[in-house]
Order: sequence, then structure tokens, then C-alpha cells
Amino acid sequence: MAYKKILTIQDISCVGQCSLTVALPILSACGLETCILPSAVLSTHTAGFSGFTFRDLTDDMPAIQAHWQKEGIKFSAIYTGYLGSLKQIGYVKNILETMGTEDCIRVVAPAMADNGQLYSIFDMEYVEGMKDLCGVADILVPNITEACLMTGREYRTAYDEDYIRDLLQAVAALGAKKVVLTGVSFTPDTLGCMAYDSETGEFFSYFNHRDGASYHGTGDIFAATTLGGMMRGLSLYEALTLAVDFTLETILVTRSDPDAAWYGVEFERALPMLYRRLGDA
Ligand code: PXL
Repeated sequence: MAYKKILTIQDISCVGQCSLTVALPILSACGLETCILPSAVLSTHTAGFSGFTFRDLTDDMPAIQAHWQKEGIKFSAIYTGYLGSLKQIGYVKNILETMGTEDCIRVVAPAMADNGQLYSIFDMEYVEGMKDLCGVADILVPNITEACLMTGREYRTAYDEDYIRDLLQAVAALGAKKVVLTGVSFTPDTLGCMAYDSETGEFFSYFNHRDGASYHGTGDIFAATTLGGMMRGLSLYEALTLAVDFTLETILVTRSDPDAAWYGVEFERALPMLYRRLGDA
């Protein structure tokens, strides 16, 4: 296997078990060189902490990109998550369009909302900008809230397969080749994802056991694992299976620790699963 270099663009939440502090170790554990472009630096994530600091790194991006261009650096995959500003979306779009190798896989996780609500620093103008970024994605990984915000569909907590299929097709109309909707659950005991390939018109889904609790940062873990699996040669379906199973494992190991922090999962204790499952890939 050729040694693959990936770029991931997301914030550094110094404390919080999300974005870059989960994507980097997960992609490294998948055996992939992982380069980072921090979108912002925060003292903590924004979901549940108050008084966090926020340094937007938008204005550093053009010079960083220009240096990489001068060095002839290209990436086999580019994966974007939580970004720092509306203006930054334009820079990130340009990076997605110009900094990849010929066979580059572009993954966009809109990372701006959950549980029916936008994260605190974003507004509807940002949602419009994110819709534009989605158009350049090979694989787009929204949760149901993000998909609804970008398509104007009603957010529901109880739904059927027709609702999810319609949502997937509506999101795909923004231009992404494949869309993976996370946090999908059709029965009380199962949770997983459903995907749509706009080129073949096929839908597929994978579910595992649903643990009652909901944890912060699991969307970032899911997206990083999906990309890690694909870069190790798994098909999208195989990678999604790994991502659902691994995300559940991170929740289970966290639940088994009575002293676990409230703000994220102890994904480090689940990493051996990635080695085991990718050992033969
Ligand atoms: O996990 C998504 C995420 C990433 N980064 C920051 C966040 C959140 C969700 O709230 O606040 C800073």
C-alpha cells in the first residue's frame, strides 16, 4: 500500500475530545500520515462549556496554502469539519479544489449543528456558505439536523425510511457524489447510518446496537474512521460498517468508566479495535 498523506481541516478544541484531537489520532491509528490545518483554536468545544476562548485562524490560511503550493505538496484525501468563519469556507473550498492528488477523496463533514440546533457561533448565513462547500464533496457526512438546515426540511426525531431517503436525495442535490447521514435510527434498539450514491442511485445502510446515552464528538469520530477505512482500501460500505462499530465501541468503553468526563468519549481506549479490524486491510 502506498503511504497516503491526508489533510484534515477542523478546529483545535484544546480540551473536549472532538475535531482535530480525535481525527488526528484516529487517522494515525489507521496508518495514515495526517497533516492538519487548524481552522480555529478554542480552549474547549462549545457544547456545554461556557466562557471558552476562540481564535479564528481564517487569515492564516492563504499563506499556509501558498507555502504548500510552493513545496509541491498534494494530499490523497482532504477532510473538512468544524470551520472558523464564513470567509474561511471560501478558502477551504479552494483548498479542496486545488490541493488534492488526481484521485483525491474529498470528505466534507458540515459540523455546525446537532439535536435540532445550530452550534452557538454559527448562523443561517454560515449554513448557506456550507451548502456551497458541500457541492465539492465526494463524500458528505451530515447528521440529520445539518441535513435539514441545508435543505429546508423539517427536523424530526421520529421518522421513517421515506423521510431519510428524501433527506439524502435533497442533500445530494447540493452536488456531493455520496451522502452519508449519521445518527439514523428506525427502531429503538438500533443506531447507524444511511447513505446514498447519487451516481448509481443506490441507498445502503448499516446499524448496530443503540446505547441509550448520547455523547459529544462522536460525529467527528465517525467521519474520521470512515475516511481512515477508505484510505486503507475498504469500500465505502465497509468503511461505514467499521465507523458505526468503532463509534459504538467508544461509547461502550466510556460508559464502563464511572469517572468518565461528561464532555466527550474515551475513544483512546477503543483504538485497538481499529488495529484489529484494519490489520488485514
Ligand atoms: O464535534 C463538533 C464540534 C467541533 N468543534 C467545536 C465544537 C463542536 C460541537 O459543538 O463546539 C469547537
